[in-house]
Parts: sequence; structure tokens; C-alpha cells
Amino acid sequence: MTETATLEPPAARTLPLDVESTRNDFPIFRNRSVENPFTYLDNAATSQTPRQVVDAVEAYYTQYNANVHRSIYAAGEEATEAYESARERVGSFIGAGDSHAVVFTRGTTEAINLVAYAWGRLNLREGDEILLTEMEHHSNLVPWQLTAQQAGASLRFIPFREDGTLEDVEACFSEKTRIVSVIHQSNVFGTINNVHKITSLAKSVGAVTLIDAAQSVPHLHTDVSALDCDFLAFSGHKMLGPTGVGVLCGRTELLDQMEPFLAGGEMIRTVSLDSSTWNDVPWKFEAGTPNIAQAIGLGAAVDYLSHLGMETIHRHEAAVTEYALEKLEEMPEVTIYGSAPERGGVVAFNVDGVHPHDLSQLLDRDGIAVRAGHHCAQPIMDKLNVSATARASFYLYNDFDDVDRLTESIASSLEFMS
Ligand code: 7TS
Repeated sequence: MTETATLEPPAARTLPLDVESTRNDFPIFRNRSVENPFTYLDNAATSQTPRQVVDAVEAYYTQYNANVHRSIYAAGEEATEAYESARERVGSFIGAGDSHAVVFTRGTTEAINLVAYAWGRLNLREGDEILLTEMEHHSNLVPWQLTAQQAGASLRFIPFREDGTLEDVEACFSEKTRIVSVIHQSNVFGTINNVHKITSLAKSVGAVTLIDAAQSVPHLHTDVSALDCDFLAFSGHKMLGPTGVGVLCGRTELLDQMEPFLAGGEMIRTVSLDSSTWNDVPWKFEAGTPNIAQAIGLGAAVDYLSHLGMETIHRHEAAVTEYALEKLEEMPEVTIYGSAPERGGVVAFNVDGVHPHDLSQLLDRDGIAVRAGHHCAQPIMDKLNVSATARASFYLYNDFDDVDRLTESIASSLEFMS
């Protein structure tokens, strides 16, 4: 049997956030805690929703529900104002000087597809190279496969080492590189990639850059001007916001040049039976009725995160992650994937003799939610030579006790399987 009790919760390492009071803001923890303990460690998949976000969504539906940008009556104007105010707050949360650079999408996946399709169709030709890494989530790989096929361009990949860090980054750039689209924080290894180095290298060969920030914007202070990228994509539901809303932040001069991705109402300026002209950016890329309540909810989520402070959130998660790594490393049956020095709160691991899906089910009996599978990163699994892993991922409401419950439950799962 594995001994898990040797490492005391690090009393000297107090956590920067008051988890008890933070959890009080999240109805799900109150609703499930009595008969149904809930140790939620699947934040890389989606995060929980605080009362402040639920309230903002509810206020829209109960107080001023109307369509945006078209209704000349009080509720419609209030809805437009709330929707556009959310855009401004989300823009300033990521340091976008101009809120016109913020396009609301359905999520990271749609934001990347928008660029792969609309920017790719305009700019990619036969012989051009699209540079990605080997650690991309499928949503930053498959759209580029389609675009490459259509344009006759080819895909190149920055490889990763066994520790989950990128290698030979410079060598992957060439005069044929037209766009570099890279993951900021890995959803498998937790590695925080040096994307600033990548955007600088891209500039030196005249390539455009996209950062898949689905796992970084929710956890790291983000400043698009410091990152110096052309496009940045992220999802609301991984940062305390609702599902169904995300962001593509793009340089307005590039967005201006691109043709629309989706066409229909509201993205037009004029329409005749034969042809149409386009609305200004960002509305040119928001065809049809947008996810109004969700965007308003995302505005409330960034207010919540800003109130706690992104630097504090990052330090909090770093402390929980460090403790989790120490405890898991103490267990000889556990293999951890990824040991980058710069990392966020994502820990992928396997336990000898227990399939990750079985492990996930066994942990669930103790009220612990972790993800098991390929994490939409099958090329990583192939290179690691595993079919799947378990994964614990932390956020601002997790603490050392959650880690203790995880390792205790892994130990009893091992006993159960032996
Ligand atoms: N990029 C990265 C790095 C991600 O981790 C994810 C989702 C996406 C893109 C896609 O985001 P979506 O909101 O458009 O779906 N990652 C995960 C995950 O790791 N487990 O479930 C979803």
C-alpha cells in the first residue's frame, strides 16, 4: 500500500487566497458539499461559475432581455450597452488598447477557426508554411490541417522534449513561415511556453502570430501588447464565465483586411440582391444574434478575476500545484508527464496498473473530479506512447486539502485494484 501521509500540508506555505470565502461565492460547492462532497479538479476542461456571473446572466434575462444593436427601445439599448461594456472590460482585462480588437466568438475553437479560414484564405499560398507545436490542442491543429490542404501550404511543428518543453524553436522558422500558431499553456503538461520569444522570432521572418490562450488567460496576467502577438484566442467557460462565449483578440488592421468568416445579419453595412458590404470590425465577425447573456456573464467573470487579482491567483495556483507535485512524486506508482520549470496548475499523470478511466471512476466515488483521456491532444499521447492519462487541474478555489483528498483516493484506488 502507498503511504501518502508523510508530507504534511505546508503550514508555512499559506495560500494567498482565502479559499473558504472564495468557495462561498460558488453555489455549486454549497449545493454539493453536504451529502455530495465535490473536489473539483477538472478546471482545464471548464471552471465553476460564481454567483456574480450567474447574477449577471439572470439580470439580463429577468430585467432587460432584448436583442442587441437593433432595438430602439429601453431594454434593447440596455442590452446593447451591457454587451458592449462587457467587450470593453474583457479588452482591458487582456490589455487590448482598443475594444474594437475584441471579437466575441463561441470559444477558442471558433476563434482559431475564424483566423485559419478568414486570414488563411486571404494570405496562404502553395509552398507557404504554417508553424505549430507538437503539443497543440486539436482545436489549434485540425483547423490548420484543413487550411493547409485548401491552400497547398504545409504544416511544420516545433517539437517538445520529454519534460514537456519546446526544443529547436529557432530552427523551425524559415522564410516560408507565414503564420505561427502556438499554445501558451499546455493543457497536458502545464508548460507555460515562452510565447514572447516565438512572437519575436515570427516578426523577424515577417510571419503573423496566433496564441492559443485558452489555458493561460484564465490563470496568468495577460497583456496582448507585451506578448506582441497578432491574434489571441480564449474561452469564457475556463475563466469562471458561461459556456458559449469566447474571444478572438486581433490587430484591427489585420481584422479589417480579412473577409467575414460567417455571414448574415448584423455583420453587414449594405445588402442588395447581388452583393453586400461589411460592417466595421469587430461586428463584421459577429454574424447573427450573438451570445448576449454569455458575453455579459464573461464581463462579470473578468470583474471577479480582476477583483481577486491575476498575480494573486497565479501565486495561489502555483502553491497548490507545487504541493500536488510533491505528494504525487512521493507515490512510486505514479508517473507524472511534464516537469517544465515554468508551469501552471495542470498535472497529467498515470498510476501503474490502473487505467486512467478506471481511476477517474474510482476517484469519483470519493467526490473527486479529474479528467481522463487524451485531452484533445492525441499527438502528445502518441509521442509519450500512452493511450490516455489522468489529469488534475487547479483553480482559485482549490487548496491543499483537495490535494490530500486526491492522493488519499489514489492510494485507496490502488488498494482496490490490487
Ligand atoms: N486550446 C486549448 C489549449 C484548450 O485546452 C482547449 C480546451 C481548447 C483550445 C478548446 O477550447 P474550447 O472552449 O473551444 O473547447 N481544452 C480542454 C481540455 O483540456 N479538456 O477539455 C477541454
